[in-house]
Amino acid sequence: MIGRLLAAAAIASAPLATQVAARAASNGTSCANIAALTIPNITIRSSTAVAAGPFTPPGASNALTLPAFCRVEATARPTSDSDIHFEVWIPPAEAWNGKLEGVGNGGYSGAIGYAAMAAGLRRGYAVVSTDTGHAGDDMKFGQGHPEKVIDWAYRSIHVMTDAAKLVVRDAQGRFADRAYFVGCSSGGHQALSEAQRYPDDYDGIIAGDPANNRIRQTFAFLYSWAATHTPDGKPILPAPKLALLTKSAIDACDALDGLKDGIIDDPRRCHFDPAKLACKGSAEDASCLTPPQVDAARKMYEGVKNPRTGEPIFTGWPRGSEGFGESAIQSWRQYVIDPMEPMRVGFFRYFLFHDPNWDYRTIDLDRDLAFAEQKLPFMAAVEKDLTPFKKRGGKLLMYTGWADPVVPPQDTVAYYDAVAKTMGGLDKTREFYRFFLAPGMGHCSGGPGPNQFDMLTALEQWVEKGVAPERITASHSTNGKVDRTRPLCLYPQVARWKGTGSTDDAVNFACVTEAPNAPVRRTTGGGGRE
Ligand SMILES: [Ca+2]
Repeated sequence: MIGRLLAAAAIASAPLATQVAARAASNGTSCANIAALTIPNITIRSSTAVAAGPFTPPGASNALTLPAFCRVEATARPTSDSDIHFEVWIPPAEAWNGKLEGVGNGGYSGAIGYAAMAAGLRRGYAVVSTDTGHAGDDMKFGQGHPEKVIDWAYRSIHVMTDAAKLVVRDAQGRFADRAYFVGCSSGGHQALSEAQRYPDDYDGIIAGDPANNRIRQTFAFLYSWAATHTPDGKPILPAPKLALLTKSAIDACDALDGLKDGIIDDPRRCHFDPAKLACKGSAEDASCLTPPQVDAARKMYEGVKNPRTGEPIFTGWPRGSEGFGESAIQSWRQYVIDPMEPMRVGFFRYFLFHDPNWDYRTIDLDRDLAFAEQKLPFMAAVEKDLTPFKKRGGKLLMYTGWADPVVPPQDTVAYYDAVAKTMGGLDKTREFYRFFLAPGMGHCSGGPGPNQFDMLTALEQWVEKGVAPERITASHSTNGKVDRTRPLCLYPQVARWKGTGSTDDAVNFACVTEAPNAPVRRTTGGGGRE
């Protein structure tokens, strides 16, 4: 308290910039001298002051426009086979918000997330990102390098976080007040892994569209590829048929949520059967599906089961995710249809069987899954007991798109439900872990539903002010112009139109509790939140 009073007095009596600069000069290390910092197993390769303006990251073709920062490039070697590159970007003391943000990766990407770092830096954060210990998206890096697989799976994020805290302390003369982690897709996986494995690393964590059930998801990619390709590897469902499926599913299920708005609010309510599109007679055209196409679509919706026990191995993909946009990532194309062989087949070849010639047609979904879960349990982040994270006061926000064609949202829902059961129910879980589903949103972004929102501000409010988010406003834009806003509701609540006002304005929606298969209840008049 005394410190705070003194600081207030000092700010009142001196211009802010002078005051902060004086503190920085007395306590922090100049950017160039940070390279002299010695941390076990860490090599600081360079520390360079970067002036405000355009900055082109390594490997990028376009420059980012950034405020001034100190760029620290470093390598971590927690094992003799490790080669984890990471960067810490630190704002000057007068621009620093006093916090550290770790940012996540995508796919198996061995690349530092410069764009995400830039976003954090612009908000005043010191930011850190890693290449996860290898370069490039190819999974060959794991062949003969089990420690590198561990670095990718969970270790690199922890190591970069530990080191970044010390680097920031050195630069600013004090530790960051808070540390947050923000990631989507693999970054969402990393986010949950941090909460599960290293609860002390972060005060607040955002997990978007988390690919945390990694082993089973990888088996599902393989199964789904086989289900959607002919024996000689040709795709059964071409892109126009994917778009046809989405359009037909929306036509069939849009109104089930009580509002015809082009969005399937909850695909679990939707039981659209692709057989409805079966071609009449033998002639195939753009408006119908052949019997193999019907069969392939059904298998995509149904998911993969253990052939011996019939137990589900992994959920299918939701209706509405088939092909809702022009790009491959806005459809089943990128991860299932377009690849020449099953996506992430390298998992089996290089991480699991150590056989680069392994033939995916020899998969045994029963025996091989058991083997994978025994050999590589660290590849997944599915621990349901988050007591250590809750106890240390951590806050976790999770979101996902109900039309995600990459990570099926049903699996994310199942994980949250399982955590809630383990942690003593929904109320006790919500004290530290809140989940928001975005109807009609694709993988981390895009889609017909509102898909842009500021989760980090919500997390800051929760961690720093104790204000837990109840609803988060999301927007949808066309050609850069917002044309719809909606609340994302605290799971398991859903957004329902109040009955008056524009259905494109979030204020006209209430978040209500509804069982997924119960009849839709429309709220009327004001309020109505439950
Ligand atoms: Ca609807």
